[in-house]
Amino acid sequence: SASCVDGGKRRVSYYYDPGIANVDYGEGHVMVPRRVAMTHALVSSYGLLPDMKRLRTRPATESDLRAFHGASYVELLRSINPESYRLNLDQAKTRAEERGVGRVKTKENGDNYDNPVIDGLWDYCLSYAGGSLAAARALACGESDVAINWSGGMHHACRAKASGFCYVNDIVLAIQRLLARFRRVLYVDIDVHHGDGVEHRFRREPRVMTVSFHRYDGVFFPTTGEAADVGQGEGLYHALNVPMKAGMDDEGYLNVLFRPIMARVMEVFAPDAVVLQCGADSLSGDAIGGFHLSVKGHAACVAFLRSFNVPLLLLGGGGYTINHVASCWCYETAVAVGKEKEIPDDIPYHGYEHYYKDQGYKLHYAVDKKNGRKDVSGLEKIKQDALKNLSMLRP
Ligand code: TV7
Ligand code: CA
Ligand code: ZN
Repeated sequence: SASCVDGGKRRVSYYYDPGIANVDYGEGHVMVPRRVAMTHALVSSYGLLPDMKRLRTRPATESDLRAFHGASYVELLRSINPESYRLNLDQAKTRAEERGVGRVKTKENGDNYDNPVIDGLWDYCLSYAGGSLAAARALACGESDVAINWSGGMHHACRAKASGFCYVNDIVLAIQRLLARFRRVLYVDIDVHHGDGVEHRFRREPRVMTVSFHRYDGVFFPTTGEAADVGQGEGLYHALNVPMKAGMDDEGYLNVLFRPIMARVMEVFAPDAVVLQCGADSLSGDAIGGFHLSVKGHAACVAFLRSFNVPLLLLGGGGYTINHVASCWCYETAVAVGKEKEIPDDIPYHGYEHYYKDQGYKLHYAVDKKNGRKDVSGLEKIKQDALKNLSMLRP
């Protein structure tokens, strides 16, 4: 629109629950919720907190979760703990494992420990879902232009099943809340994994468009999200998937795919609100992602969507090299408030500075250039597929 002013100020709300620092998926697990506490410490010592409104919020309630999740699944999450699971009280083991929680046996892969029964599981779920709901509320009532919850973004959780480290789907809950106020909601997912849980929930819903950029090669989790997956029924062509091979770098991701595709999406779908899942596992050097985006490249996605001046909800997601994650989400917080040019590259003292030794105590670390993708022609085909699917949506 004519009113888009990149450098302009926005009213930003920021949600943070310090309880996240004590959530532990277990020794050796790749998901480390403490990365959100590291992000917060960095945001705070860079002096960004006074530029935002801190959301005081209550945890989600059981009935909030029931707006998407099944009653017996919610009951399972509420009642299970490591002790009842271990002792198999009330067949706790079977009830949990049927719903993806605990040690789950898989045909092909042996045991899967992705979604362990952890201490404080219920409080953790209520906390991150409560954050995303509060953030959605701040946008819906017009109090904020941008709202942030780095603890949210758990895009794989299903109605009655945990998946991919996600127990409750805070994104679905937040979008449902936004739909009460806004006619059309756009969901964009830059986590390296396919945003399957969100896409599935809204696959028949024309008021929600879901767009996921992800690694896709037939085996990479969750193995869905091919270009031909476009939504169903009334929601046909309201799901858009941009599948890529490992090795994507800033140039290919941003200039060939993200910006041209999202410019067209904004034009043809014309959303009234945007939800951006900012999974940081698409960054270079991530422990499981295999992409090569820089922090500035990743944040350029945030800046691009912010420039359209539509209410914007920023959520976390994946991210498994935790110093990189904290750098990224801190820098994106600066982008949200319009101060990314002002924050120095030297990491301030904030209690976690020792994590940044290998990157010379700098916010922006060097990306792994030699493993970057070379064949831009392959990307042109991916872009053409996406634009063709978009051409089926009438503006
Ligand atoms: C949003 N990849 C979530 C991404 C979820 C990815 C997976 C792991 C993993 C889990 C561990 C662990 C790991 C080094 C990595 C199908 C299997 C294949 C095991 C033999 N280390 C998000 C989920 C994905 C758990 N899961 O999008 C405990 O990696 O690929 C799978 C599942 C079955 C089980 N087998 C692997 O980023 C937040 N898990 C170490 C300890
Ligand atoms: Ca994605
Ligand atoms: Zn991911």
